[in-house]
Amino acid sequence: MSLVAGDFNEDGKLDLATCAASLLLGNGAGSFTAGPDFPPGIYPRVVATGGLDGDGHLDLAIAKDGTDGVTVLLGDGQGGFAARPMAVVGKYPFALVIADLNGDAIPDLLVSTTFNGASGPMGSICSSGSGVAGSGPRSRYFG
Ligand SMILES: [Ca+2]
Ligand SMILES: [Ca+2]
Repeated sequence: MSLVAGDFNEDGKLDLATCAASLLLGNGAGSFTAGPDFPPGIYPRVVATGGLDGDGHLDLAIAKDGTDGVTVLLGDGQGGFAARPMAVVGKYPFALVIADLNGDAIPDLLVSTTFNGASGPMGSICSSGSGVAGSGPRSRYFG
C-alpha cells in the first residue's frame, strides 16, 4: 500500500491519501479520520502528490499496474478529487514522481514502468501543466 501526505483539505493539518483511493484527514495531533473516497481505478499500486494543473490545490496521480495506466485526480482543496481519463503509460507502472524536471516551473509527472518496449526497463512519460497526463497542449514526454 502506497500513501502520501499532504494538506488536501487545506486546513493547515497534514492528511494522508492512499493508492487504494481513500483519504485520511489529519487533526494535527497524529490522529486521522476517514475523508471522502475518490475513484480508485483497477489495481492501484502507487500514489504521488503535487500540483499538476496550476490551481494551487494538491492533486494525486495513481499508477495502476493491472491496467498499465496512470490516473490523475485533480484536487478541489476541500478533500475531494475528480479523476481525469487514464493515460496508458506502459506495462506495469510501479513508481511515480511529480516534480519540475526541466526547469520550466510546470510540474512534470515521471512514471517508471517494468517494461516499455524498445526504450528499456525504465520507461517514462509524461507531463502536465494542464493536469492531463499524456495529452494536452502543454504535455511533454520524457524517455
Ligand atoms: Ca488537512
Ligand atoms: Ca491542482
